[in-house]
Amino acid sequence: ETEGKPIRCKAAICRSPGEPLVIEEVEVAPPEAWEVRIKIICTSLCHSDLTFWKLDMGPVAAFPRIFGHEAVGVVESVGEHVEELREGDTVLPVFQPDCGECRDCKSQKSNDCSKFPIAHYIGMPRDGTSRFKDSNGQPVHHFLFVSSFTEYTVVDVANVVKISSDIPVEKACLLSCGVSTGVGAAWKVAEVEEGSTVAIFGLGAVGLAVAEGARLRGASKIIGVDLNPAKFEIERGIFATSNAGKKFGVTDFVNPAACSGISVSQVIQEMTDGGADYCFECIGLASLMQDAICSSRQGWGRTVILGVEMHGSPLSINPNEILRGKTVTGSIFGGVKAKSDIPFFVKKYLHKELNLDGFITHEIGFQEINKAFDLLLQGKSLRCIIWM
Ligand code: CXF
Ligand code: ZN
Repeated sequence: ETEGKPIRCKAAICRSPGEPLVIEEVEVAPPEAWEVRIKIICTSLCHSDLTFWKLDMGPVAAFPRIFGHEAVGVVESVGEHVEELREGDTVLPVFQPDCGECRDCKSQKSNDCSKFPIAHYIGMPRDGTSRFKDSNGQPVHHFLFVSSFTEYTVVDVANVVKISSDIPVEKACLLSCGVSTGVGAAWKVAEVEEGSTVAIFGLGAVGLAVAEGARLRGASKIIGVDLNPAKFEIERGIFATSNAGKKFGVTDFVNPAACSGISVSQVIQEMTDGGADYCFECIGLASLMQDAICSSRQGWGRTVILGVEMHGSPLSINPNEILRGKTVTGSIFGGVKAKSDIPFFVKKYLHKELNLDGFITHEIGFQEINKAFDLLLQGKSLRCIIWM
């Protein structure tokens, strides 16, 4: 019986930016009101972990820190007022809260919870404090309201979704961030229709998940754009990995490095008879967002921005293209409202409609967690499952 008591367990702590994680013993406090303590079963590395792991903010940096925000686990105990979950439930922690109470969460137009804004990303959403202490009794910061690189974590009830235990845990894990983001962007934000043309800039897990969402929605042409030819091999199912065997629905590839003397957008315009109906930017570069907008069809082309631009570069758009009907939109977490949409994606998987298997390119043990960083940094993996 651990309920109500602190738990001592192993966590992968990052002590300063860009440094390898170190497995240390931590103390995880019991959940407070509206909180849930979760035993992590497996977790995976999302590119946002890398982005914030590398980010050196000097003296204001949030280190030491426990990264990880894509995971699956089992509820160990719940705090006061938590009624929707109980011990033993299979759950996904999610960085984007779904509080169900604020104007955004109540509206079908938004998933950008205004009750728990991004400001408190280094602690718990309600009070900003930490539930982790290292072996010297010093607090360790959280990451994105989740912190999954630990055997136990504490998450707000707004950041956790109960799922069916029928789905294999490592498949469910993918739906905790990256794959839900991509599928959601195609399914919910763009609302891709049957027979439409799609261009995806960046074929990481998010980009390939956009392809999967577009395939599910019946798109007829799905063009993948990437500089790394190995990404095309993933799609062909011959990536040198465990089970990257299934296709995601990409029908055509464009490698910008191989487009001599002609721009990517010109190539896409030619391939789609005037521009793609839907374009998705999945990298986070303003210049690529512009390429995406240029590749979308005059009159109705819609561009969805998923990438997080970290350089603060402005976006320049020709107002006359907007005037003539092009639209540009964005979405955090693919517009996914966690509590309702994730169980829907789980059902799609269980009905054998949604392909999740191909995203898992590697599986390792918790002790080898730094290997997952190397693989993703080198562009060698999509998702590496880290078993606790
Ligand atoms: C990101 C999205 C924007 C803020 C930080 C986290 N998503 C997760 O991978
Ligand atoms: Zn993520």
